[in-house]
Amino acid sequence: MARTGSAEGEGDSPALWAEVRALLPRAEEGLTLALSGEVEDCVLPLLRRARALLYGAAGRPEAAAAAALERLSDVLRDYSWEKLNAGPWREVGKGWRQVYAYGCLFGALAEVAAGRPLSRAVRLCDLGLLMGAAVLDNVLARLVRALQPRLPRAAPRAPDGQRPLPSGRPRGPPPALQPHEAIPHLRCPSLEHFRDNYLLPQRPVVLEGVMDHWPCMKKWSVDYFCQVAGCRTVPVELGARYTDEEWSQQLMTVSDFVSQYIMDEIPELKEDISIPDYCCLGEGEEDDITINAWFGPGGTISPLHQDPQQNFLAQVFGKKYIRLYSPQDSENLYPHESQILHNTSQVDVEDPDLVKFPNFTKAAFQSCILMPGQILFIPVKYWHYVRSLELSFSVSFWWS
Ligand SMILES: O=C(O)CCC(=O)C(=O)O
Repeated sequence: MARTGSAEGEGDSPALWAEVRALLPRAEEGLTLALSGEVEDCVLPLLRRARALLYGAAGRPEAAAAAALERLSDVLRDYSWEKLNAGPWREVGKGWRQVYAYGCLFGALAEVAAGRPLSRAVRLCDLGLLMGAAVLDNVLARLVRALQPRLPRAAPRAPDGQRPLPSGRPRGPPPALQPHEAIPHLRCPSLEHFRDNYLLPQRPVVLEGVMDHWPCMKKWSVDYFCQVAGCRTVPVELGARYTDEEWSQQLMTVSDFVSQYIMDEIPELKEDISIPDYCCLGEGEEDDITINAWFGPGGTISPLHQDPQQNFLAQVFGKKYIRLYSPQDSENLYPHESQILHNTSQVDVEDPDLVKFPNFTKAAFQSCILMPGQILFIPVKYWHYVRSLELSFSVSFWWS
């Protein structure tokens, strides 16, 4: 009897198991379970048992072995999850993050071995990628790449009770741009011109024509994200700005985010962008460049803050109002006192409380409306405030 495809993706195929199994080392000893940090002694026997279940059968594990693997995955994930959430993130040991990644890997493999629909296996891979640390040459990224094409290309679900858009005081059109405050625009400058006039003196500039050939300029839209990545789990920031008390983060699928809030690990999208050539003027390797995606509805605000690297902020669709302040003005910008928010100003740039922050008026700024196809160069530690004027997608490249 022919099987019909499931709405959550077809997982019940020997060919799929063979493909997935080929991502793992051939022999059991090859899967060393080496961890880069201390974990409690009770963990290693659990990891070894899970490995033995995987390698116990010549082909796909039988139902009983798949069920046992699933139970071990649950235990490994639950136990390491406690450790991941026991204190500040920077103090979480890499070993525990790797245990979590193994738990997700074994769980995803158990799903495939059991022939279940693949959406849960993909979710487990995404959780491992987001919260775990890479194991086995980043096997979770390779596994999700193998599973994802077998999932149906989802359209955004009809919104079932739309969530409110970013809260906070509704803001109208952006302030009029005064010529003396405008960030200069330049069309495809040569590397030397960019280096001598903007990078070395650390002056912001909007670059035009540099990203016209990137495939994302033609391809990307909300529908496209739902098609290629609708089932992928991503961290979503909820709230108008991260300094608000009601701000929070939640993990959800791209489709749910789009259907609930609109109406940032996904390699298909990375293929549609290019690292700007100007990054070669830096001292770091290309692999050290951090690429972040910023996708959100109109009204989303990134409060005035600074980052420790050079930044190219490339606008793919939608418009953003952006204001920049020089690091020399830091004192007039009233950074938060807490260590964690020390890179963020306390001032609401478009509605400053001048009684509390009187020196804010002394800080000179430059601004622009960043349009699709434009790239803004934000020098190291330059303070930047960003407000999306409409549904918007940008990609930033942090480089040194
Ligand atoms: O586009 C945004 O909302 C924020 C961008 C940003 O802060 C950055 O690229 O560092």
